[in-house]
Order: sequence, then C-alpha cells, then structure tokens
Amino acid sequence: MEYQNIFTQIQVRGPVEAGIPLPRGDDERIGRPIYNKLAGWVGYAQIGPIYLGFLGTASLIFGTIWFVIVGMNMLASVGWDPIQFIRQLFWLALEPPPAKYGLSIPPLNEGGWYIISSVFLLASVLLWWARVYIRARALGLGTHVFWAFGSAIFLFLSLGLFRPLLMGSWAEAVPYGIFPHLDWTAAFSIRYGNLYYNPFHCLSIAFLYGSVLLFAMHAATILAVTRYGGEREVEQITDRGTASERAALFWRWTMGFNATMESIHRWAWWFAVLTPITGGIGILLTGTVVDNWYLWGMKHGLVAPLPDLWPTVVDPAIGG
Ligand code: 07D
Repeated sequence: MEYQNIFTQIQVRGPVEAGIPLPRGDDERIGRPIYNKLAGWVGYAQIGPIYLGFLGTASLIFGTIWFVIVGMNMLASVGWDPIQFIRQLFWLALEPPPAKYGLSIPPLNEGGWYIISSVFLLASVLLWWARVYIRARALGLGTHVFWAFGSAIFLFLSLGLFRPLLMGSWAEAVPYGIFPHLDWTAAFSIRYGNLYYNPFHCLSIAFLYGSVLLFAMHAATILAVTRYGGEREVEQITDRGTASERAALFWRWTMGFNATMESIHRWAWWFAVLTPITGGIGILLTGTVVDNWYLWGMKHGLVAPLPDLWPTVVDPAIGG
C-alpha cells in the first residue's frame, strides 16, 4: 500500500479492544464495537464501545428535551405545518422574553418556553462537562480537556446567563435559531457601537486566528516528519530521533526559534482556551461598563479620526 500522509492513513485492524478495566462502581461500556472503513479514513477504524454512564445519559436526555422544546416552538410558529417548518427552518427561532419582563418569569408563549428550555440546555452542558472530568480521572489522565471545555462554557454562560443577569433582563440572551442567532450577533455589534472596537473582541480574534496558524504549522510539521516516525509525538519528546530533530531544525532555520514536541501543545492549548476567555470578558463588559465601543475607541485613541477631506456635511436629521 502506498503511504500518502496528507490524505490517507494505514487502517489498523486487530482484535477489537474495549480499553482498560474501569474503576469499581463504574458502569459498563455499551455497544458491540465494529470496524468502519470511513471512520478509518479520518481517524481510528474501530467505533465503540462507548461509555455513557449516569452523567452522559442524563446530559443526552436534557439536551434532547432542550432540542425538542426549541423544535416544537418553531413548529408552532408556522402553524404546525411540517412543510413550512422545513422550508423556513433556517429562519425560525425560539426567542428570549421581551425586555418588559426583566428577570421575571414570562408567560410560556412570550419567552417562558425559552427560559424552560435554557434550564435544560444548561444542565445538559454542565453534566457533559462533569462527565469529561470524571472520564479523564478514571483513565488516569490530566484534566486539560475539562478546563478547555470550561473556557468555552464560560463564553456560552457569559452570553446566555451572566450578561443577562448583569443587564437585569432575559431579553439580552441569544435566540435559538440558525439565522436568528447570526442576526442577533450582528445586531449586538451595531447596538454597542461596533464590536471591532472592543479590545477583547480583538484579543479573541487574535487567539482564534493564532490557534488556526499554530494548528496548521504543527499539523504540517508533523506530517512532514511522519516518514521518520514523527507522529509518535510522545515517544519523540523523550526518545528523540531524526523526526523531532529535523522538525526543530526546520523551524530554527526558517524563523530562528522552535517550539519543542511538548511545548507546541502548550501553545495550542493556551491559544485555544484564551479565545473564549478573552471573548467572554469582552461580552461581559458590553452594555455594562461600555455602551458604545466606537465612542470608547475615539476617547482612547483607538479610532483614527476621519481625514478632513470634504466640507462639513450637516446631518439632515438634525436640520439646519
Ligand atoms: C460560541 C461558546 C461555546 C459554546 C458552547 C456551546 C451546545 C449545544 C446543540 C448540537 C465559539 C454549548 C452548546 C453544545 C449544541 C446542538 C443541537 C464559542 C462559543 C459551550 N468576529 N462576535 C467572536 C470574529 C464580528 C460578535 C469570537 C471575526 C462583527 C459577537 C471570535 C470577525 C460582529 C460575539 C470572533 C468578527 C461580531 C463575537 C467567538 C471578522 C457582527 C461574541 C470566539 C473577521 C457579526 C463572541 C467578544 C469563539 C465573543 C464573538 C471572531 C466580526 C459580533 C473571536 C474573525 C464585527 C456578538 N467573534 N463579530 O470561540 O467572544 O466562539 O465576542 O469579521 O459573543 Mg465576532
């Protein structure tokens, strides 16, 4: 078999494995493992068994309840017509309550369903988060994935819980719907004077794009040295050979400095985690501490004053 390491990988198929024995008191892993060629093209060819346990099962049930409440409300909004539901799906939404209800509980059809479904979504996400922690500990791993997921949950909660609480209104939360949540994002930016001038939005973008750059550099470097065993990254940290030596040399020659087989993952983790952390800070400041990021930017010398090219134009809305 020809080994072309950008597109293909060798599919390893031995006897199916269940993984290490689990601690006492844990549930059984479920599902009979199978081999799948498609899965083998993108990852490992074996699918299952999966560990669901109490937290996983509860999380899926709560997540499904959220999903069904949102779907049923969307269906109700098109008069229970399944054809219109499918045709308009991308435009349909379950909206948060109107501002007049503040933080009180509104009637079901005016945001009540939104609040109820949000409680289920919150429970589902937090249960999954706990599951990630417990599964990592059961395998004797560090809790890095748990903390990274936690940073995403911080942004999710900043948008849907912390900021609405700080603003005193559930109306500030994000609608559930494909285009409606995008419209909300655009409207939020305009309402607060253009989010581009929010320095934490800038930082978040820097970490987001930085993550992409690091991901591409790391992936390309490792693929380039797989012929020397470079994808066996952990062994390469301690038992250094041609692969990691050459990868390091490549970067030291091209940019004068190189990460190590270990530190590159630290860089990647921090860049990824700082994207939603800085983002969440930016969201919490918007409308609470800063009302208009454009005016804020003018005041702090972030926005360059427009060049005086034409005679002053009088705003027709003001008259004169
Ligand atoms: C959203 C949080 C984690 C999510 C979780 C989800 C489930 C259920 C259900 C499968 C991603 C839990 C839920 C699991 C799933 C089912 C059924 C993480 C999230 C835990 N922006 N912008 C960012 C850029 C503009 C705006 C971040 C770029 C405009 C707002 C990021 C541009 C306007 C917000 C970013 C650009 C605007 C952001 C997000 C360019 C109007 C945010 C980081 C080139 C469109 C968010 C501070 C992230 C934020 C955010 C990038 C432009 C508005 C860096 C590149 C000017 C309102 N923007 N943006 O990781 O943090 O998200 O802002 O133009 O709230 Mg922006």
